[in-house]
Amino acid sequence: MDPKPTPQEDPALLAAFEARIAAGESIEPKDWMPERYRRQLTRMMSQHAHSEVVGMLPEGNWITRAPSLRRKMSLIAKVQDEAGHGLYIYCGTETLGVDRFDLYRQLLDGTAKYSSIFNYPTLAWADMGVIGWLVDGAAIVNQTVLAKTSYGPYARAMVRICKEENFHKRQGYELCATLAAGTPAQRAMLQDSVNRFWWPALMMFGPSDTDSPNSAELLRWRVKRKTNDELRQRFVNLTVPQAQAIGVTLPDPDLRFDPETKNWVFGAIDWSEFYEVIKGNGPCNQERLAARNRAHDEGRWVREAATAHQAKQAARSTEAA
Ligand code: BYC
Repeated sequence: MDPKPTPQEDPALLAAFEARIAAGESIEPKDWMPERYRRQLTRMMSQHAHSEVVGMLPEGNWITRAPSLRRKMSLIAKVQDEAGHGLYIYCGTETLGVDRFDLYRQLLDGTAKYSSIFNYPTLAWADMGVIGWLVDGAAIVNQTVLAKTSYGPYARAMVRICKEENFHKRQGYELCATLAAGTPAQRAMLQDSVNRFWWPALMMFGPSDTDSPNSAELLRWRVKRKTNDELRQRFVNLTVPQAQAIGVTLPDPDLRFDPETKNWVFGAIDWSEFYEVIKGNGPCNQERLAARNRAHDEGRWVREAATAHQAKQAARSTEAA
């Protein structure tokens, strides 16, 4: 993402920084940090913020079609929460010395990444339950660990976000449990949705450890505390019993419990699909980017009004001084 070469760091400063990390200290915005650490965090946090914002689209798609007032209210609240998460994390990136509008421009022109999962369509109402259960469920597994990340502002944002994500997951699972106990058509709609979202949810954790170029450095600096595969396995172990409890099947003929490791062993992930999606060739990449660009264009008058208001206030306070 950042084409500039990384500068040579002062070895004494670098050693002191790494000692602080090893001692479990939190790195704060005004502390010295290697440029590479700053860039890695900017990359990860901006991708995360973009994911929250783009993540509003698949669910926003169903607000007008929610089947009851209660469901509509909780869906609206969830989508608003995602916008809030995006804003906390964009604020967090600014503590690293970047301008959020530069990051946002990268999202709009298609050069920034955001989570692969949001490039899949939401075809049925059951998808609202399954996204809450599986997608927010996967996000919680990843983000609970990120709440202990070495960069203070990101860790603190994660604590708050995880509380809200937990609520999202519960409302999603409750929706799934309701459909699972419903009519044959409702059960079939739920099963179809799980079949479509299961594998993309597993891909949210990123490539396998052997193919993850950023992991070694991020683990060394304790930005990541667990590997992609460790988190993916934890998610599967937590989710299989939840699926069993509501009588839903997971679309993996190789899924089996290994009594020795106490893990649910799962089948091979189609990594070619993952790489196609993150290259921009998923089912909804173009639609998502077009929707964000449209929203940005339609919001121009709001930005202009806010800027004019700010200028007026500044002129008033200069007059008063
Ligand atoms: N999708 O070296 P790796 C949410 C990229 S929002 C797209 O393993 P890393 C929610 C990766 O960026 C959930 N790209 O990377 C919102 C890298 O490319 P670059 C978002 C992916 O950083 C609304 C390349 O593949 N959560 O929960 O060590 C409603 C190689 O990967 C993906 C976060 O963003 C992917 N799935 O590990 C509901 C959490 N996976 O940048 C829910 C913060 C990998 O080198 N991020 N790539 O060009 C992370 O924890 C880590 O960045 C990742 C990837 C585990 C995602």
